[in-house]
Amino acid sequence: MIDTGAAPQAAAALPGRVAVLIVGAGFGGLGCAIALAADGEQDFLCIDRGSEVGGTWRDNTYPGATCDVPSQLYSFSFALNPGWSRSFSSQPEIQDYLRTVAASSGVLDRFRFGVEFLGARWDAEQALWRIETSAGPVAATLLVSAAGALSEPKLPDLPGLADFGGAVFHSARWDHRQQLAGRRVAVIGTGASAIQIVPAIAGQVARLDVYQRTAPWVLPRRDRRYRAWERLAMRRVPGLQRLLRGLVYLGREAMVPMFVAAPRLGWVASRLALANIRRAIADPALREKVRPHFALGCKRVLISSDWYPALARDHIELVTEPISHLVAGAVVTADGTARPADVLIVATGFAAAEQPIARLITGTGGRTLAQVWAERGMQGYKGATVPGFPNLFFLVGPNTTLGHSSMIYMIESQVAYLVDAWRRMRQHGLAAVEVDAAAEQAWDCDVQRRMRRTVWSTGCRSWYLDAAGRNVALWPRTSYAFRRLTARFDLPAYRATPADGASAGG
Ligand code: N01
Repeated sequence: MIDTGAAPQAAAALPGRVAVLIVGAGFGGLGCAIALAADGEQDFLCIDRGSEVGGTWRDNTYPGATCDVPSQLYSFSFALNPGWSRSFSSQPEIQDYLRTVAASSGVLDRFRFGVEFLGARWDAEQALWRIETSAGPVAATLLVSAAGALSEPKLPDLPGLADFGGAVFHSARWDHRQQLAGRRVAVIGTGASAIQIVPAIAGQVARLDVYQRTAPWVLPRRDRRYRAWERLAMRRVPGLQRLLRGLVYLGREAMVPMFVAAPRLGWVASRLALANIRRAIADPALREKVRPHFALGCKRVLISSDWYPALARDHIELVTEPISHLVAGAVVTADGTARPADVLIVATGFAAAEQPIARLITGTGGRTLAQVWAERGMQGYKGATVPGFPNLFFLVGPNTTLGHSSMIYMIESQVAYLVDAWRRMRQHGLAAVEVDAAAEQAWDCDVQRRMRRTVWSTGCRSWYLDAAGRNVALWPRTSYAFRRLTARFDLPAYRATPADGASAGG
């Protein structure tokens, strides 16, 4: 069976009651804890089922794991890192960065690791969330989901998987006990994870079959090592790194029209991507197999300079025939060919269009958030709040992911919004805030109206879309527009309940 790598649960003493409970200790949870503390709120707790901070950067330890957003943008704004060794940072370096930020933040004493979030139910009478965890119950006034959108591996439903017999694991739950040297390996998927894994393991394995369902667009990766003097300058010259970061940020924002307004602008990038293929692959049949057949940008644009060269190697085969089933020690495709494999690496992505934590949260009507979203689609006001779920805030909630820039910028916007909400609740003596259903609906209508013109709606299948074809993942404007819209908590869009219990309009 597939090893999903669930972390062992450890008993940890939890306080029975906190002001704010944060679920998840990745960039979101850590950033939220630090911002709350900076704002004077010390009564919070962050739980995580893993063993340390890091979230997706702790979990994705596959060979070759590297950020596809430039290093200069991939840090908290309050903790720039002049020490990045390359222009695109590797997973170990980002994980080290997060550990360092966490260690120096002074908030780690309120983190509990090895503690799984099992569920939360809104107690209207007491105006608090009653939360169940693997280490016991906690009550909290505010519940923050920082569980991330790309945290639950999505596993393919492959007939015969139980009969396969060899090692099987998901890219985000890499089984480091498995030796790949000299073995026959199969990789399913050709998304952002697979295109990093394949070149990284190509030199070790005896044979590698890569099962592709859809050929992705892949641009060259302009990565380089920073020279010692550059790192020194970033460390020593006041404002230099912030200036560089600003320039990289503006360059990324300039790409937004290509995604949201004029997909035809992707023509230039698609020429670059096709040249990337021609440079690395001589075989016309393989060139044809890797040629994408959808508008560039519709799925996430990938960057790699070693993906195509890897596919051109003799011991690697790109299989485009669909997988039919598995048998003991082999993957069988629809044409009846059985390709032997000792190890099966499943790089099939995440349940991003679902937010699995929604199944565990029960709101005012006694219904879970997953039930509510199953009817209306996954949506939330400013990607943060949902009617019927008072005092619940999402980080990386619906329609807050970016296709062009750094998620940390979006996370910091959402953190500022919820910290302001908490500040205003205390100032006004409010026990609860619940977003108005009409405000939330108007927000979602605007997001979905804008979505119609985007490249993401040009007909491809992607993890951005839910089963009904609605884009529930991406933000269809600039990240700066999102920052402006979330700069202040807008109490008039909420139904507020004063601490004395009487319900009041915002
Ligand atoms: O997952 P994906 P991922 N049978 O969903 C294929 C972030 N990320 O883990 O395209 C056969 O993109 C599927 O095929 P198709 C980043 O945001 C960031 O690679 O659906 N194949 C596809 O090829 C990224 O977008 C970094 O037809 C099946 C692949 O599996 C997101 O994570 C690095 C299948 C899944 O691709 C997800 O990336 C890595 C099936 N049943 C990831 N089901 C950075 O660098 C799926 N596929 C920061």
